[in-house]
Amino acid sequence: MKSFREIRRLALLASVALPMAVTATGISAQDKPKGHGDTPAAAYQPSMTTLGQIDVEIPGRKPGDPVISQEEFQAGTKMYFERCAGCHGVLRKGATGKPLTTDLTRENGYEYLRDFIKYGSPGGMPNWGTSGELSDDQIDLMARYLLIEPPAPPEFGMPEMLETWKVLVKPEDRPTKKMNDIDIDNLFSVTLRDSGQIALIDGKSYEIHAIIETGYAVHISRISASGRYLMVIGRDALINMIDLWMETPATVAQIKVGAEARSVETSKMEGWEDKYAIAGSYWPPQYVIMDGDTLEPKKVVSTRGMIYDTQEYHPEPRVAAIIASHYRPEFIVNVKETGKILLVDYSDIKNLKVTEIEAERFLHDGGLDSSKRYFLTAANARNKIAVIDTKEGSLTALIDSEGETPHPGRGANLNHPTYGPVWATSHLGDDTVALIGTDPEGHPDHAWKMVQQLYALGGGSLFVKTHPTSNHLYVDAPLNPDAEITASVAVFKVDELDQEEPEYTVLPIVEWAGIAEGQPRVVQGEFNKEGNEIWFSVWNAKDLESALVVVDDKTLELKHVIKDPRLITPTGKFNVFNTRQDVY
Ligand code: DHE
Repeated sequence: MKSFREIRRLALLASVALPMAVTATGISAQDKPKGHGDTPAAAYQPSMTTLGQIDVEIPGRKPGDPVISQEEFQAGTKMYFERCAGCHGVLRKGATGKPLTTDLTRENGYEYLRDFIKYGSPGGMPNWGTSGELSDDQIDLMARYLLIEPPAPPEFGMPEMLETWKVLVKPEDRPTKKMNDIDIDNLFSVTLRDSGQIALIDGKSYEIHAIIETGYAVHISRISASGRYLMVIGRDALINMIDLWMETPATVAQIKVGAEARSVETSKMEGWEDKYAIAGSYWPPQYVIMDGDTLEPKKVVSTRGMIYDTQEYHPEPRVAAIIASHYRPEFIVNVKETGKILLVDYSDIKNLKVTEIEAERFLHDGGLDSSKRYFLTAANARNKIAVIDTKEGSLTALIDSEGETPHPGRGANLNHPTYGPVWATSHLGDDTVALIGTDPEGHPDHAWKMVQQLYALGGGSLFVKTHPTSNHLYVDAPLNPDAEITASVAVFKVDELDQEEPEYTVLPIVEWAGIAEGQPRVVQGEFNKEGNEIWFSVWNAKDLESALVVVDDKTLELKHVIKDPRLITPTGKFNVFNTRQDVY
């Protein structure tokens, strides 16, 4: 095993230099100008794959429009939604990338667009051509496609939702008590990304209780406050509501809430447990509040509107993370492009009250602090963490994470030997981990400040994790360009964080999994209920072996490897107790 210093040196090299991989065009990736799509952050942009499958027609032609067949237009739309819409927007009005509306593209012209797509730009546009990602023919098509008006994908309002809504087992036909001997609180819902399924795995015996069909490129699971209903959302915006009380847990209700979605949550305020569910979509830009027993859609609310600072209209602000408040009957909704955090009061949805908080643009993911009062969330393309006081309903702070592209997942809450309760996030763009003080009463001088920066394996980190009973902070790096780094996890000792340069231990997770084929990535640690073991996904290609590796949190030794041919592309894991109680 390499020493941590050696790994860190490799990681630093990997996060500043590009791998020497020679692409299909024979051009070394090192020929790419800096910042051209090779960075983990550039690779981690939304891909509107479901939207790419819709049928579109060429909008009314204008004089001077390039020649394009219906077939080419369809292929261009698919390519645009999958590769470009994440940054430039579905309607091409711009997001983290520049607008590509026809007034601009026509002014620049075909050759300019073609060369821009081929060679990229120092501003962050990937060099799709010289990297070998797109052929000359595909680039020619995309340059012509951008000169034509974009198609508008269909809306998805109440009538469309109702058409897809199915109650497979009515509430009155469901069990009135738990009908199985599963320890539900210690169950893990594991995303099987590319098979569009989840696996329900026992936290003690590691036995797979059920494999359940879900949406396309299934994304996350959340659990109702009582722990009975598991909500799973696919990227195609299909939600499955699974009843864990049934003899064999199964889907009891289903609904599609849009064309592209990433988030689902349920009401957790005392007195409102299991009453409502909410889901947010990327397309159309909206959220929907649903009945907590049946998923019946009750209220659809658009997020289109003004950007918080410039007060310019944005036509497609996507809904990113949603979290349920424990202090008020409210859902906290991150609206990405307008930079607003909405507090959606579900106590009276006929007279819906929404508090709109100005935060920062490009809000993505986040989680609660250990008191569950404050929501800390990343405005990732702005390198900021916004803090919301869920009790008062206001913005508490906006903190520079001093790293590139913070990506906390839900973050990790530690008790720091010097600074008391802190919340941690790692970064996609570099090896730093930011620790932010979260205790305004006990440690007022350190609250809402970045109190310490740690250095982990390298850029490309997505998730950090700990548990209230653990003395460890785990940091993954699944999107790092170096295979050795993506195969490992860094672990810091919490009680040693007061040292000048805290060192970390490297756990060789892929080696422990005994998988030699492919280039599996180690992603997202998740603790069991007791907090004495942490599970990592070894996420390999769809047709290769993947695994879950269970680590003993006390000894940092391998405890168990879960392998099964049904475990295809495991990514996120959600322990029922920790997810419903927001323990992380
Ligand atoms: Fe995720 C959470 C969006 C790619 C695994 N991801 C989230 C959330 C959002 C989001 C908005 C927060 C949900 C919430 O809390 O309500 N994810 C996106 C994207 O837009 C992006 C970048 C690209 C895309 O087109 O989807 C993307 N995500 C990925 C992956 O490639 C990952 C690593 C593997 C996979 O399964 O697809 C991935 N995302 C996850 C996981 C969480 C998540 C495991 C939940 C973490 C948690 O601890 O709660």
